[in-house]
Amino acid sequence: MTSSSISVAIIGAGFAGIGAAIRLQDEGVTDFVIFERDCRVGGTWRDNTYPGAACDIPSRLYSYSFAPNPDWSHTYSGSTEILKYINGMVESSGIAPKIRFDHTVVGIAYDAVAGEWTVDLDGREPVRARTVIMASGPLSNASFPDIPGIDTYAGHKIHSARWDHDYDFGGKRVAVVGTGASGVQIVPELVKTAKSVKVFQRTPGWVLPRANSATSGRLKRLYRALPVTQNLMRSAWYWGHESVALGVVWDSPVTRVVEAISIANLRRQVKDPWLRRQLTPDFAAGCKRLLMSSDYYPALQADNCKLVTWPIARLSPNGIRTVEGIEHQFDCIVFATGFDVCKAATPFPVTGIDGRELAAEWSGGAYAYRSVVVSGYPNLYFTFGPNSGPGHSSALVYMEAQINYIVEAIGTLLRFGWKSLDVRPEVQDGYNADIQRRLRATTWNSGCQSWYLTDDGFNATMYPGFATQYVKQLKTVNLADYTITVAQTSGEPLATG
Ligand code: N01
Repeated sequence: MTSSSISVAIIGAGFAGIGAAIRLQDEGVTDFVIFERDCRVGGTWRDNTYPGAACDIPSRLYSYSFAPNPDWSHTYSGSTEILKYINGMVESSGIAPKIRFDHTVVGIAYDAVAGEWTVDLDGREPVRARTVIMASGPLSNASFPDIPGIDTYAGHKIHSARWDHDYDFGGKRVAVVGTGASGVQIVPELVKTAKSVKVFQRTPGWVLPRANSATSGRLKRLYRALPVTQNLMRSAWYWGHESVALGVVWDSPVTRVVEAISIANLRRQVKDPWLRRQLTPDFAAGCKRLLMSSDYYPALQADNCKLVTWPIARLSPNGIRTVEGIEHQFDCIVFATGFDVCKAATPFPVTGIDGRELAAEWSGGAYAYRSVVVSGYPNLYFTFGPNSGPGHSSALVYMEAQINYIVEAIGTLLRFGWKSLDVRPEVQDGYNADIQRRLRATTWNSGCQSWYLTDDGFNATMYPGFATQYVKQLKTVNLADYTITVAQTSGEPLATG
C-alpha cells in the first residue's frame, strides 16, 4: 500500500454513491473520495428531468431507511423532489467536500503487489485506492435507437434523459418514440403543450393505474413526531410489493390477476375497440417493466394525440417514415428509448488480477457473486451489479442491502489491515448457476424482449426472488466465501476513521 492511496474510491454521486459514502462515514471510514463526471449529484434523477418525470415506486419505500423523509409531498414523488432528497442527504451528512465533480473515470486497474486499484481519470492524474465502489448506475447512458437515417433528421431531437428545457413545444408537431416507463410519463405532459403528438409504439406494455395522493400536513407532522409511524408505512408498502412479486417475478395465477386488473383499466379508460386492441400486450405481465399511469391512456385519446403502431422504417430530414410508406413530419422528435445498459460490458475498462479484463469476461453476459463482487477483481464492489434488479419493489431497498454488505466488507479489510478480499471462483460459479436456474421460471425469461436481457437472451439484470431473500443474502459477509490476502507489512496503521 502506498502512503498516498485512499481507502475507498466511489465512482458516481447518484443514489448509490451518496448512500455508500454516508454509510461508510457512519461506520467510521472517512478516507473516501467520490468521483462524479457531472457537476452535480443525483445520477438518474439529475438527468431525467423530462416533464412528468416521477418514480413509480412509493417514496416512502423509494428512499433509504437510514434517511427517512417525513416531508414527501405525495405517495409517488416527482424527480425534482427526489433530487432534493438526495441533495438533502449530501448536505446533512457533510460528505460534500469529498465529492470531486467533473472527474470522469476512464478505467481502473488492480495492482496485486500493492493491493491497490489505480483509478484513471480523464485529463487528470490517476488516483490510487485500496478499494473501489462502482456506483455509476445502469441507467446513466442515454441511448438513441439504431434507426436508419437518424442523423439525417433535420428537426429538433430530444432524449428523455437529456431534456431540453429551452425548447418551446407550443405550436409544434412532436413525435414520441418509445412507450416504456419514461414514454408513458412524457406523453400526458406533452399533449398539454404541443400542437400535435404522435406516439410511436413498438410493443404495448401492461399499464396499471397509479393512485397518487398528496400527503396532508397532519400526516407529515405525525411522521415527524412519531418516526415509528413512518417506518410502519414503509413496512406496509414493502410487504405490499413483496406480495406483488408472486405475479410479477414468476409467471403464476397471480400474473393473470395483474393482467386482468390492467385489462379492466384499459377497458375503463379506452372505449374504442381498435385502439384497445393496439394497446393490448401479447406477453406475460412483468416480463417487461409494468407501467404505472392513470393519465397515459386518456392522453393518447386527446384530440391532438395519435398512436402510431406501424413500425418505423427510417428517419428522413422531415420526420419519420413508417414501413407502409407514409412520412410523418415533425418539428421535434422525443426519444424515450431507454439507455445503454452494461449487460455484457463495463462502463470503462476494468482490469483485474494478471491483467484480466472484466468486459471480456462479461462478453456473454455479466455475472457476479450476490451482485456485488467478482472473482479476480479483489476489493472491487458493485452497486446495482449483475442480477440485482427488482421487478416488483424499490431499487433502493436492494441498494441499501448492497451498501451495507460493501461497507461491512471494506470495514473488515481496513480494520484487519488485510491486503485483499477476493471472492472464490467456485463460490461465485455455484451462486450464478443457481441464479440462472431460478431465472428460467421467471416472467422476465418468458419470451419478451426487454432491456433486462442480452441479445442472446441471457438475463444479467434481474434478481429471481423476493426482496426479502435478496436482502437476507447480503446481511453478513461470510469470510469463508473469500480468499483473504494478508498484508505483507505488519504494524501498518489501520485506515479506519
Ligand atoms: O426505457 P425502456 P425507459 N424503435 O427501455 C422503445 C427506469 N425508469 O426510459 O418495448 C421504436 O423501458 C421500446 O420499444 P420495445 C425503469 O427501470 C423508471 O422508458 O423495446 N421503439 C420501449 O417502448 C425502466 O425500465 C422510472 O418494443 C423503440 C421504449 O423505446 C427504465 O428506466 C421512470 C426503439 C424504451 O423503453 C427504462 O425506461 C422512468 C426503436 N428502435 C424510467 N428502441 C420510475 O418511475 C426502443 N424503443 C422509477
